[in-house]
Amino acid sequence: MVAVHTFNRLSLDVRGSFLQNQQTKPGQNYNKSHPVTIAAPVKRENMDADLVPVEAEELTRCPDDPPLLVGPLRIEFSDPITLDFVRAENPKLSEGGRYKPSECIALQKVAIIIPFRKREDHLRFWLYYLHPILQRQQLDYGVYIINQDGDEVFNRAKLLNIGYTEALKEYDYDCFVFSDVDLIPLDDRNIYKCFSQPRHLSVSMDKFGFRLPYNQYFGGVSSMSKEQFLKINGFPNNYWGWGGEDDDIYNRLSSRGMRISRPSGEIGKCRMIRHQRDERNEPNPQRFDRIAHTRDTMNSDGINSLSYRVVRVEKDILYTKIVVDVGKPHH
Ligand code: UDH
Ligand code: NGS
Repeated sequence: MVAVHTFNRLSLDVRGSFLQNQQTKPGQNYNKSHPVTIAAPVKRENMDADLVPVEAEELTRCPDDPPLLVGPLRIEFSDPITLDFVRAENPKLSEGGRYKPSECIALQKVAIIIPFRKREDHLRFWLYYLHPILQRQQLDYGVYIINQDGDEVFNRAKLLNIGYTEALKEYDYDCFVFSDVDLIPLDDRNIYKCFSQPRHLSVSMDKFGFRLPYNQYFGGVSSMSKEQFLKINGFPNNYWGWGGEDDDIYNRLSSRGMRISRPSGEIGKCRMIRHQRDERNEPNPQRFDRIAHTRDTMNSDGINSLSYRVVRVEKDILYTKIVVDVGKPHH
């Protein structure tokens, strides 16, 4: 069915810019059973510019199984790549590492959050491999690199909380994927989106012999809807240094009655870029004590107690980098 709407000039402008990335290509109506009708402005000759009737164009929701996926991927880290090369390979991105499919309406609006400091070489590989995958997955997505400023002890989970907060200031994201910068999926059917339960995506890592190191493991790459994230008060802010923060997140989820959703071991295969331990990210001696008390601390330590300072925001076509002062541990 074709609906006809009339817009005045102002709403036409707004509508026109919204539609820029959403034109359906002829013959690409993926989901006939749930069509979403969007009015597309069509300028007619001899029309009063203030009152332009427009006709609707049908744009349908993207399918649950994106048709462009290829399955297993070849992933290598031997040849270095440049950011300019990655930029040239991804002409459909817009400022800030944003993309949405033009052929259908994405099922989810996904913010990809990457905790980061001094891993430029890993980031280049991540951007090179992930952008094409995320586009084939037909996601409406944005890439946020949350870069801890200075040389204090690293705080991965706090950076993830900051990423959640900052991404939501930009766009009405409904799903958050939290990914280490050194993990690349080996199969594009591992969709970087949210599910009815919190999702663990990096279930089959090469460094663990393509299996889980333990059943409750929730590190590497995970996804959560806004509702799931808020139900656990986000992530802990006080795990300084390496280890335990992912176990704390697991404890939060299970204490709120949620279960972990996972892809199969085959589809969940991924490769980690080998590296040495970073400076200022030594194992945190307090981690065992902290994960023993998640239930006591999670209501007061989380997204409701987050404080930080944005130092600088860098917009690249490949990503939004937010440099943040996360403070330092209280002794
Ligand atoms: N990260 C940084 N910079 C840092 C520390 C961590 O960007 O200085 C980020 C990055 O996204 C990384 C994630 O935090 O992927 C997790 O940190 P990690 O890679 O250090 O953790 P992982 O468990 O490695 O992967 C721990 C050190 C292993 C040393 C092995 C020596 N053979
Ligand atoms: C556990 C850590 C997790 C970590 C996992 C895998 O022991 O934070 O190992 O680490 N938990 C604690 O230390 C309490 S890895 O092999 O990737 O370095 O994610």
